[in-house]
Parts: sequence; structure tokens; C-alpha cells
Amino acid sequence: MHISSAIFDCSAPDLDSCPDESLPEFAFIGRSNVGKSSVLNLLAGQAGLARVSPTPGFTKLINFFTMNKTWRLVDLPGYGFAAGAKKDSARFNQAVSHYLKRRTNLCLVFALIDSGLEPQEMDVDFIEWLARNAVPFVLVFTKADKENPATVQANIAAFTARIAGWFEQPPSVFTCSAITGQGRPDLLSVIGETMKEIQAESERAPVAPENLSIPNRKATRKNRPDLQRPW
Ligand SMILES: Nc1nc2c(ncn2[C@@H]2O[C@H](COP(=O)(O)OP(=O)(O)OP(=O)(O)O)[C@@H](O)[C@H]2O)c(=O)[nH]1
Ligand SMILES: [Mg+2]
Repeated sequence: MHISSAIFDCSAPDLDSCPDESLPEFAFIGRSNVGKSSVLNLLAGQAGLARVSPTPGFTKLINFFTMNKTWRLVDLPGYGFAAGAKKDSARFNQAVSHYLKRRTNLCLVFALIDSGLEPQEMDVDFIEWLARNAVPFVLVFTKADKENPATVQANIAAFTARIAGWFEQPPSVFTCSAITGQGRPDLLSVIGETMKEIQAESERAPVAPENLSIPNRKATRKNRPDLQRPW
């Protein structure tokens, strides 16, 4: 997929403040500092679009970016970082949880994991939470330039082994680096394929006019239990 335009839309502190649900969305989630904003910039092809920082907990709002005027990338605050006012950090965690569980035009989540680390309990718990809440996701192992390829592969194998038992079909796995550009074509292909599937689905099963381009996820989600967040 070619990116012809990438524009920052707005930032939202909670679900009610998010823009309308007219465009398909693809969101980045993962621990603070894992590289969410950097991967967003990599896909958008613009280094300074989302703000990147070595300080964990930097992205504090839900940030929306419109690509090619037709779909959005969404940069979410990370989990696992509790500095700052406790009340604020609780609010942002709740905003992310609401976004992931209730946003009906959320098509796919990129769940980012640091490829340089052995499986971290917080990440394993978070993937379990995504699975139990039926949030569609793929795994993206980040910062592949930092370790040798054998270590990266060993960490990926250990992580996927930890979560394998929860899935009939294991999630797709990608590796990327915001420094070398590794993974960009693969992740853009995933978005392209998902958009095609959405188009095909909406042609097969017509939905309400306001949801014409996006299958109604509310219907499939409304009976799920409201499970506790692990982060
Ligand atoms: N070597 C290397 N460093 C990276 C890569 N991606 C991100 N970084 C660095 O990791 C740090 C965090 O990157 P961000 O993209 O801000 O991470 P984030 O997940 O958005 O962080 P929060 O917003 O704080 O949750 C920055 O110093 C980046 O330059 C990568 O692929 N390789
Ligand atoms: Mg960020």
C-alpha cells in the first residue's frame, strides 16, 4: 500500500472525545517505550508525525492520524508506566480500555512487544486480555535492530509459545525496526488486506447507512464479559 498523505487529526483524553467512527482505524498498543509512536511514523513515512521520546509514558492521549484520507492510524498511551498523578494514569488506562473494547470502527490492533526482551508477564497478561475481549490483533516485535537476529528469534519463539494455548489459530507475527525500516511493507500489507476484507464483508452483509464501510463490531462485542484490565 502506498501512503500518499498522512495528517494529524486530533488527540482525545477519553472515548467520548474521539472523532466520529466513519473511517477504519488501526491502533498501536504496547508497553510504554516499546516504540508505538515510532512504528506509526515508520508506516506513515513521516519521522516527526507522532511524537517520539526516550521517556516512558510520553504519549498520554489517544492520537488520531488520517492516512490517504480514507483510514486512520491511532497512537495509544502505553501500559506499565505509573509515574505522574495517579488519577491521571488511571484515567488514561481506562480510556485505552474503553477504546479497545468499544470503538466500533477499530479494525485491527498492532500489539507491540520489545524483541530484545524475554517474555514479560505484563505483555503476556495484556495479550490474554486482548484475546479474552475478542480484540482483533497481530503481534509486532519492535526494535529488531538492537539485538542479533538469533536473540530476536529466540525471544519471539518464547513469547509465542507462552500464548499458543489460547488460540485455535495463533496471531500473525511481524518483526520491525523504526531505524532500518524492516517490517514496513509487511505491516502496510496487513492494513491493505484488512481493508479489502472489510470491503468484502460490507458488500456481503449490508449494515446501517452510518456504518456502510465498516462491519458493525458492536454486535459481536456486546455480550462479552467486562473483564478486569491487567494493567
Ligand atoms: N533502536 C531502536 N530504537 C527505537 C525503535 N523504535 C523506537 N525506538 C526508541 O525507543 C524510544 C521510545 O520510542 P517511542 O516510539 O516514543 O515509544 P512509545 O511506545 O510510543 O512510548 P510511550 O509513548 O512513552 O508509550 C525512543 O527513544 C525511540 O527512538 C527501533 O526500532 N529501534
Ligand atoms: Mg508514544
